[in-house]
Amino acid sequence: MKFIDRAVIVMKGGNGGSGAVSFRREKYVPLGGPDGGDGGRGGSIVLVGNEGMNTLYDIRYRQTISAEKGAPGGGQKRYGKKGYNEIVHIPAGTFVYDDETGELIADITEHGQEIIIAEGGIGGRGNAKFKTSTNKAPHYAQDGLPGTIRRIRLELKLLADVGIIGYPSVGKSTLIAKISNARPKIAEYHFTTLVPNLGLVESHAFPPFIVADIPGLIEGAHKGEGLGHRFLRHVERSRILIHMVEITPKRNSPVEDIDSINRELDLFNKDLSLRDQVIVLNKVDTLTESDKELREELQERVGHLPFFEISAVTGEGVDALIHFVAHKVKKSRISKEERSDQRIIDRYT
Ligand SMILES: Nc1nc2c(ncn2[C@@H]2O[C@H](COP(=O)(O)OP(=O)(O)OP(=O)(O)O)[C@@H](O)[C@H]2O)c(=O)[nH]1
Ligand SMILES: [Mg+2]
Repeated sequence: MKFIDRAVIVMKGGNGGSGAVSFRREKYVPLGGPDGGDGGRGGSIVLVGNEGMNTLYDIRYRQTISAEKGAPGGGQKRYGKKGYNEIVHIPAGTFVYDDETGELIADITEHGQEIIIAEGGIGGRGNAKFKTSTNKAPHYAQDGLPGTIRRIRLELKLLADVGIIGYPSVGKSTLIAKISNARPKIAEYHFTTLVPNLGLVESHAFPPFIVADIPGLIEGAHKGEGLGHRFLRHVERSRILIHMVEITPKRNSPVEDIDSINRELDLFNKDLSLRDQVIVLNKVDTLTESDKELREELQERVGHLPFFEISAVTGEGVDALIHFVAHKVKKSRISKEERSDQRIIDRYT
């Protein structure tokens, strides 16, 4: 299934039913009084968080979602039936914005969390309600009020524990394919990954965790260069970043690469640049004598940061990396405040 992370949809609450104009008609009663009932209220649209969903794919193609309108009132003071509420399930972890003002309406993080996004209109009053001492036979009733119409934007933030970031083609997708159930496209050319891939890493040795492979970042990403910028927000909730580099003639050095990606993170969101990083040098299977200098420079630069050398293709060093990351994830989950996040992780286990 394709991963969809954003959807714009028009939400229409149901219109209220109109009130009725009606008069009592009984045999031998020549002038019955007004007995038009009120219209029913229109249904509302309710968004509900669902932990079982992890894409906006299903909703994406529904451009407009409308709730049922209220039924008109009837004679003999009969009320119109209320319109049904429309319940729309969205993945836990979805932000709901007003697309016109950009205002954040809600952050749906919990399973079952509800929000009324577009209210139904109230029903019009029937003519029975307009009877007064001076007008005993009103010939008018109210129309129902229209339901609220709102264009909203849904944005799903992946709730990944670990994000893999780095320049294009460093091997991010190759690693996620090696360690998780995700099967992303892998290719030599840049920007193979167009949308983030989510994978579940499982082992008997540690609790499962979710890893996200983010499209390659390049300089200027925070200003929208390349693709990564759009997806950086997906790692805003990741506790740990695997920062992957390679030694390649395409760029000067992995040290420069690390610094420039970190600059991008910092410009995008200061918080993100302070996140725990694990530096990973990938493609060690291809390294030769001539790469020695850059490799040593990198080892020196990372200093106290956790550092691993791996080959995502041959698997060399991958186990040690994953065990280290799993341990860090476990530690970061322990704090009480994060229990609600834990429930989201639990849905994958
Ligand atoms: N020799 C070798 N090649 C690798 C290794 N890891 C990845 N590659 C190759 O590097 C190329 C890019 O790999 P991807 O996994 O698609 O890279 P990516 O970082 O996901 O790239 P984007 O999605 O474009 O950002 C592919 O041709 C891979 O086969 C490795 O450890 N050793
Ligand atoms: Mg990729």
